[in-house]
Amino acid sequence: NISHGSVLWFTGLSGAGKTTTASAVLQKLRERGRPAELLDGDELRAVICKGLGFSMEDRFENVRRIAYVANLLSRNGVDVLVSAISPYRAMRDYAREQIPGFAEVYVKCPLHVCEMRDVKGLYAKARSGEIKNFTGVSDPYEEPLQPALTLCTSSAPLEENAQAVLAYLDQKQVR
Ligand code: GGZ
Repeated sequence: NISHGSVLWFTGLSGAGKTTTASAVLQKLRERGRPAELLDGDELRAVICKGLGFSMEDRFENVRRIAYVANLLSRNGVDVLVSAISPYRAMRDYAREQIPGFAEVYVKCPLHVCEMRDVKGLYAKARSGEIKNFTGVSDPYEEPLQPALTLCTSSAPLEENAQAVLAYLDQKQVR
């Protein structure tokens, strides 16, 4: 008789701060003694999503696999944080339908700020054409219409955003 975990689905541009924010939340949940896991798109692309590219079909397949694992974990009482661009509304709607306890978290950051950060140098490569189909540059990003939570990473500090996620979880269910 295990209660379901939550699945917080962090969506946003590359470099917006999805993984950074989700990692901070993960740490806080674990400090509270909650079983929690982070499923990071970029990381899973080296393992269970190996071989997938960035066409719409491959991105969808990526999201499908992540949603599957998120379900396995959450139904065993684990809180799951997903960090994946998941640029199309349809794929996030799919995840919402598949996953009980799903909540969309929009990690919002203006493109020019992500591009200025360019942590991995991918935006520069996207602009030069070395990388094709790059989200925000040469591929679409469909903003969430009604996210459960919006975090602005260019204006609010990490700690504040992480706290906002925890506060959301607390009001969502009694722990
Ligand atoms: C977007 C790309 C691309 C293209 C490589 N478009 O910010 P990152 O670097 O560390 O994480 C991004 C990651 C995107 O993987 P996701 O699994 O999150 O994407 S999706 O949900 O759309 O399937 C980025 C890097 O891979 N990357 N090429 N063309 N991001």
